[in-house]
Amino acid sequence: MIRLWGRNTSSNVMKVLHGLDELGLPFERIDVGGAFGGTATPDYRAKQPLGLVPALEEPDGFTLFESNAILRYLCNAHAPTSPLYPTEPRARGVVDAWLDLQQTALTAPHTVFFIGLVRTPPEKRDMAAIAAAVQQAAGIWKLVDARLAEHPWITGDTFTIADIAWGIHVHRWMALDLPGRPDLANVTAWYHRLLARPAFARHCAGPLA
Ligand SMILES: N[C@@H](CCC(=O)N[C@@H](CS)C(=O)NCC(=O)O)C(=O)O
Repeated sequence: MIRLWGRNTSSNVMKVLHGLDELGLPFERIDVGGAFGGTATPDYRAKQPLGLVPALEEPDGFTLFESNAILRYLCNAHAPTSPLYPTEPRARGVVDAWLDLQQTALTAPHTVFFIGLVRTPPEKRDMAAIAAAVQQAAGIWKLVDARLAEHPWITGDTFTIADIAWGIHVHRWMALDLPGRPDLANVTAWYHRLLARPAFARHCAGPLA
């Protein structure tokens, strides 16, 4: 059975949980990372060289790290005809672009306000840095909002792994009390479409911790 290494409070682990569930793939998950530790051992570093979560392990010993690479791999290896990762080169290229944009543009500001508001005691919070991060993220969410004015999912009429990669982040964007967050009607409607998907609701929409 596929084995997923990583605590289920990690956004990058949640993405992979969402993907495994959407694809209907059986798996087991092992708690490592955060308070669970276990990521500094040579055995774990062989799976994830930076000691981060998640890491994926196949029954034959093949391992893979980087959450978005894992999402692509799961489709390629286990569901090659799934609409979650279209095979037509341009459609696939657009999905890849939005997967990369999530990692390169959204992760940094989201990490600042999530760690600041959820994992830092109030007296130690840097509210100026949090407000700046919200504004930086708002610029990215406005781009997403404009796309979602044209079609229901990030890359078009079909739900794909791009929606999975952005989905956990929209939950945090909507669920936290963020200073200066703009109201973005299309992003809000897309968030509600995600919430209607049982796999998203199961893995990505719980209390923030
Ligand atoms: N780009 C990596 C980032 C992985 C990452 O930063 N994971 C965080 C949790 S979201 C982590 O491992 N934090 C340390 C820990 O949990 O011990 C990916 O997408 O997999």
